[in-house]
Amino acid sequence: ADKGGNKNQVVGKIIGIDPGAGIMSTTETALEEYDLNYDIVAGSGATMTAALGDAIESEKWIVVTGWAPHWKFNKWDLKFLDDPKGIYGETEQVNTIARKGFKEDMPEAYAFMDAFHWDPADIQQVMLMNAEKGTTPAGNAKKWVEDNMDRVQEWIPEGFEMGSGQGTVKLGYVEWAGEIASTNVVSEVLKKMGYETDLLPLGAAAMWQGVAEGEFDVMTSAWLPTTHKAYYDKREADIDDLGENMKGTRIGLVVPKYVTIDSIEELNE
Ligand code: PBE
Repeated sequence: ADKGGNKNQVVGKIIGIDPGAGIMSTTETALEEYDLNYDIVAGSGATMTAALGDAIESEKWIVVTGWAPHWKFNKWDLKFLDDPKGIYGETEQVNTIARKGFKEDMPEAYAFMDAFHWDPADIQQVMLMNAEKGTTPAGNAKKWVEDNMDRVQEWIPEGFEMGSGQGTVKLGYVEWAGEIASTNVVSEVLKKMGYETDLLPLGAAAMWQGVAEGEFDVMTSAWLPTTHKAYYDKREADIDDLGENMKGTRIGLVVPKYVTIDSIEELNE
């Protein structure tokens, strides 16, 4: 049977990301709830933005699993499709989660991670730098940290002497644009504090498992209360939730503005 609607030209595909991402299971639910005859194509954050770029180059219709903040909204004219059933939830927040025992083992590093907090506008700056060819996330984070030392100083425990930190902080993350940005920024701050850092790129399930089982120290990538609800509920007893590091995130289905539908409900027309 033909997939997708006759009006649209997206040929029955929604371009997804890595299978463990919360937005992938939410999109499965959306297909059921809106009775959409679509396949979800798994990939990664990078394959999703590459497909989006290719489609836009030839003004083809495309539907992707998307979220904000993200540099794609600066690079292209995009819109979220309306979600009248509220499957993708309201705006969310991102929490910092540590392994149990990190607080006792590295109290100052923990205090910094607990204080770390920024805004969508900040992370957007770093993501935009990362979207520039020829730069590296670590180099961009270092630059952002050096340009924002007054902000950074607010996250450092009082009386802590910069450079005096000892030991290695292991940071788990998934290679989503915002998480690449936040993980590299906290890594650069930790280095300024004197620590070494180890960045572990993982799948979403392995990230939640890893922090719960103490395989790494801390992560900045918990999208709550909706996107990572299943992971959070499963691991809640075995983690240390340091609370929000950023407010105002959103997930959903995203299309270029020239796509002439506005709602998920119209995808089958
Ligand atoms: N995201 C970005 C993730 C959380 C951060 C929306 C792709 C997810 O869906 O799990």
